[in-house]
Amino acid sequence: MKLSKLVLGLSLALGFVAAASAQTTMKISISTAQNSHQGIAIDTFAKEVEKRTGGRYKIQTFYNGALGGERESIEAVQLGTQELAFSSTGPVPNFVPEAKILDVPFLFRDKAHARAVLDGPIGQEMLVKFDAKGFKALAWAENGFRHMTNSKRPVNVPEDLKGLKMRTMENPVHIAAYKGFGIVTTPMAFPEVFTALQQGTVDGQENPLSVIISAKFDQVQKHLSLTGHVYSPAIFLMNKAAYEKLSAADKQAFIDAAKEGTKANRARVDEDDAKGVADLRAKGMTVIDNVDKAKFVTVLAPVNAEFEKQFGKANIDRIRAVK
Ligand code: EAX
Repeated sequence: MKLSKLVLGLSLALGFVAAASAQTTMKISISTAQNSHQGIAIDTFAKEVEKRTGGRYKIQTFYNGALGGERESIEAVQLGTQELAFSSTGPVPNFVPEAKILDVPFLFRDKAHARAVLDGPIGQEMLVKFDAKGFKALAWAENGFRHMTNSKRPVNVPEDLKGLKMRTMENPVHIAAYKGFGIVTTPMAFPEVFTALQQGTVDGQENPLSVIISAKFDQVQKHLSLTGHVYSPAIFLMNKAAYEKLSAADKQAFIDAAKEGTKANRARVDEDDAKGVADLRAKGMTVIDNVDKAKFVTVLAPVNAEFEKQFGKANIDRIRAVK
């Protein structure tokens, strides 16, 4: 009797020790600062994963491209040297070409439209496309509507963009479109951009207000034009094999945690969009907040016709039709 109690007690204790030590640590990274719309996304994700798995999974967070730029981090996730990454879709088409369509300029009317598309059937179908490439795409999130900055001149009309040397993301759709504006495109990983702007290697760049503010581009750029020329989605990516190792309940926990991350991320983008212009003006930027968007759309018509051919007009129309 006593002995069996002892054995039971011992095995319970051992079981407890085993459970307590069975903590798996995973890494997630972003290219922007912790104090940003992306920082809040991964901080929330990390907290929610720990909470929802009873602390069995711990997520280590890395900011400012500490583990590399977005392309490198996506590569690392594909290889499995890093379990998770949160990235804009900038470099994503190099891994999952189907995602290109989301980077088409002037495709989304506003954030509500973009979010409805990503959260609806089109976005959810797209998430599944990542499976075949070694990823589990946990959830869409947001980088935001991109705007132009430069150190040379105010951009009021598309002609003002002609000949400006601008850093672009390593994204084939963006590069084709910006060439259509007459921009001299220089693709570059995000961690190099501040220095490139500072040293004048490029005249300008384009990014959402959330990124311009958190990266302090106001220190190296004078002019901002609210062109909103393209919406930039973001995504929570996980290594497929690491995801498949999770129990069914833990898989759901990771997906739900990513969704919580997205909520916090979108709320922060809204906040940055609401106060960003005043903030950047106060920091000395000249901001043109009333560009005639129709003119920019018109200049890009030939490029957009090319995109319609490439991605299928019906597919583009399907996105445009979402209410
Ligand atoms: O994801 O590379 C870029 O311009 C991105 O917008 C930035 O890294 C945030």
